[in-house]
Amino acid sequence: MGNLVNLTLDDGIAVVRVDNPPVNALSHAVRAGLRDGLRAALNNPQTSAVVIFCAGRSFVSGADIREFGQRPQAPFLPDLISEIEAAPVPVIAAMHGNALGGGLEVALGAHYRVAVKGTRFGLPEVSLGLLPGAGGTQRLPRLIPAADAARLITGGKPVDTHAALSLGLIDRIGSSNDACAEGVAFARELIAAGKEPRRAGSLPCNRLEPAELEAITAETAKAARGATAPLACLEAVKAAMTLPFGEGLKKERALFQDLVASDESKALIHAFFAERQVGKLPEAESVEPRAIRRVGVVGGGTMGAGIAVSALLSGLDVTLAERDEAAAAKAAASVGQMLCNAVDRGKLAGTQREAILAASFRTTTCFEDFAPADLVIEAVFESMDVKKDVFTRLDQVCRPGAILASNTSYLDLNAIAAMTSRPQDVIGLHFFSPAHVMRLLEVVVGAETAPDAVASGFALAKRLKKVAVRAGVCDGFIGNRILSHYSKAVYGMVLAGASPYAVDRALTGFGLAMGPFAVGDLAGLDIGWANRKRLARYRDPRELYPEFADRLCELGRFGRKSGRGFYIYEDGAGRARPDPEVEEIIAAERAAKGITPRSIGEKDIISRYMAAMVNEAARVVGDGIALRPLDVDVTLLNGYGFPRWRGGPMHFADTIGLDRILQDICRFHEEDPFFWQPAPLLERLAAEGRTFASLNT
Ligand code: 3H9
Repeated sequence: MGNLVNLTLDDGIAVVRVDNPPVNALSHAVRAGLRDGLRAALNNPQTSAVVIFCAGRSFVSGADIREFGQRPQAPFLPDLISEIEAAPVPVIAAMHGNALGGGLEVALGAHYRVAVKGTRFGLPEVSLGLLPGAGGTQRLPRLIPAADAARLITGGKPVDTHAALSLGLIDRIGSSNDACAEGVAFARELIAAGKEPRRAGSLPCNRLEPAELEAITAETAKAARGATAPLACLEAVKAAMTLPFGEGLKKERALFQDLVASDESKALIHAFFAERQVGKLPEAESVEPRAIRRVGVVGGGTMGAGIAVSALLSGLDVTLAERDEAAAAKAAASVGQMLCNAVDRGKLAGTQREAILAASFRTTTCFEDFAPADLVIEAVFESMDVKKDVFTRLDQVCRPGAILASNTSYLDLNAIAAMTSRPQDVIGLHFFSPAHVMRLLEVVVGAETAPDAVASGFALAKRLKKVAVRAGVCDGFIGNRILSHYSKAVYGMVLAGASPYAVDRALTGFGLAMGPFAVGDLAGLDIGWANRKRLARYRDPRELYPEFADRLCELGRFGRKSGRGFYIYEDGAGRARPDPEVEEIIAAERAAKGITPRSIGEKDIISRYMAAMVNEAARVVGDGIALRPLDVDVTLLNGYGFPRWRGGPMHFADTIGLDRILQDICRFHEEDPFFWQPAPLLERLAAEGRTFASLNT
């Protein structure tokens, strides 16, 4: 049984306990231990029921993802689960924490299921580019309504204990927090009542009505954005409805094998581990983060209010400062409204909203009210003078040891820190809008930022349920610096002949949530315009400078907020319609510059876009702005809508080959030698036949 699984027998009830911290993943040793434990229990004539439960903070959270890609070793999970299901005495899964993926499949193979309050149940395989490959797609729709089963499997979202009970996924919710005791008590009742094993595989499969199937197929295809696993999940669920159980299992297995070997699942598994590795920082390892309970926010615009809401939703105390009473009242109204929306979305109870507004949130016009704050985040207008003024004043009023953070997206954090007598306490916390929704937080580390201030930024991100990425100081840090570069490539393509709408189409086809022109309209074209004006004096005369976006801004077309940008937004639903006048403005610029437009196909658009992104990302890593390539991937995945199933730009570049990216850059260099200069790191890795991943460890 090894040391990860043990077996005890007490009064006819065998208890098989898995103990494989931190998440009780089903590694080879655990599978072997479970099989041996089960066999030993069943070989004992005194055993009249078996309870499977886990030590630690959770039931089994899935197959051991680290084993994917290695040579599979028996016992295989589907066989183990079939053996559990075939047991001649009742088998009870007793769950707490998370019962996910292969873990939930083990429970579905058991004959009865009990869980303590707070347990979450899910089949998240799809988010790793997989499907539940150990019978989950065949057993679940036999136990719960088919539409719910299909949505759980294609969407990958977990459900809570009450939902699981009402769906019929579990038989009961325990009255205590002790999963093992609940399992044993349930087993005793079952034995006393003479209950037999109840095998999901022997039940008829619930069916989807044709209209339900059509609706779920459409939803799934839309949400997939080009990924294949979600539709493969649906295929497996359909097999459950059309094939006998044994045949359905074979079909599920075949689909799983294809997916596990796919680039898509490798990319998604890379994203999963990258998001966990990104928080591992050598500098922060041996320090304790500073305690953060009271937060100050300077500025109550969209960003400041979003930051305040994010902090409030995480149980922090927030004081928000604005210029004057009217602005403070407006900010308080936005915070109140955002919290209302959180209530509507089920994130917060109405009573909690009232309690937060009464006890944990206040506005002020007076910086002195920041005196007790542990952290103050500035989210004012993006101007160095304004920021410098704010930091000078914060330095005067904040207590020693308080962290002073700037939400700047581009500006020099060291220059901001230099306005204070405590640059070691100054840090960048670059949130993305809307700050209470977007997962990314760039933690910008200045030349003098103290390691425990960095650790505090990461601890705060965790508390706010965000993914933090460490960034060094440069114009735009990791994300916006890369964005500025590939935006230039995109504008260049349009000047050369592509229409903005063709570019957006090609890139959404590649899997981006939105095309770059639609994103520009959403963010507001005036933001990029202000930034271009800020940088105009540094612009190299050799740089080709497309002007059409400036023309649109001069005409007051700032995007969605003004009803017109690259697109026209005239109906209430905010649907975007291409604008022929935009094409005319672009054509006029081409004519004035003597450019004969040429056709740029979809593949070429994607190659140029990715080459520019990867090239600048390689510079960002080479310059030490990002610690590792994986930090870039996590940034682009969580803040810039890069398709997760492609793993991030660095992983994507590794997948297609760095030499190919380099060849593309050299080819484009012929057309525009100033813009297309290969990054030294990219050249070096390609010459050495290495990957970006080789720099991740
Ligand atoms: C599957 O089951 C396939 C089957 O259908 C068919 C097979 C034939 N494996 O996230 P955390 C590590 S596919 C290996 O920080 P939390 C993780 O990397 C699987 N390692 O904790 C981290 O390591 P480190 C379906 C895993 O409390 C440590 O555990 N299941 C696995 O915030 C702590 O993780 C899933 O997709 C794993 N399965 O969240 C569930 N899971 O400390 C994936 C975690 O070295 N897991 N690790 O950085 C999760 O969603 C979260 O980890 C969980 C806990 C919610 C469980």
